Amino acid sequence: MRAAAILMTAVLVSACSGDGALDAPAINSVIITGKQTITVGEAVQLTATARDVNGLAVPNAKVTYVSSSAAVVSVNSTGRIIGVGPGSASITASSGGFSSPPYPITVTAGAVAVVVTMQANTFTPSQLTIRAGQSVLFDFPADQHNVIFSGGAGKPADIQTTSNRAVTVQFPTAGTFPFVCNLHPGMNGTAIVNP
Ligand SMILES: [Cu+2]
Repeated sequence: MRAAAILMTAVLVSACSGDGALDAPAINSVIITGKQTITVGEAVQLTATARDVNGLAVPNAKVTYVSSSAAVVSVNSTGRIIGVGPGSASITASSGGFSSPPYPITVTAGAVAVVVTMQANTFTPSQLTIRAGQSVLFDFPADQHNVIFSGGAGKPADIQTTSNRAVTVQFPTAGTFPFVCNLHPGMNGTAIVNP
């Protein structure tokens, strides 16, 4: 009888511990800190801290991040944000079933004219219209991609296969410059650079 009770306790403890260690403390709150006003194309690392019921930080807590508007600010799996377009949005961090209060982010215009993301093997946006001299930021996710340009004289240097990086490309010359990721058939776009 006593052995059965001990066994039952062990089952309950392991059922509640999720993927952490058996003695992992329960998370009771999550807060975000970091820079809140950024420009389009600026990348900033936010930090989320998960605390237990005693207010102690829980080391190595698994945190997920969500942006309220991908058109304003993107966020990756580590909490690194990039300003995508002018406006206001918020980031929420969640861990152990708790979510942070929405963390407001304001994005203002900057040197980068357009930010291109690559979710689901698609350049977004795929049609860029900019002026000569402006820059485009390519935000590479955890999956690998590259950006290979065509269109002749004045095309920018290719971006070789990479991941988890933001790469800024300046377009010094007017023209039409198609680009592809040659790892993913159909993953393509066009930059129209006006004088
Ligand atoms: Cu690709």
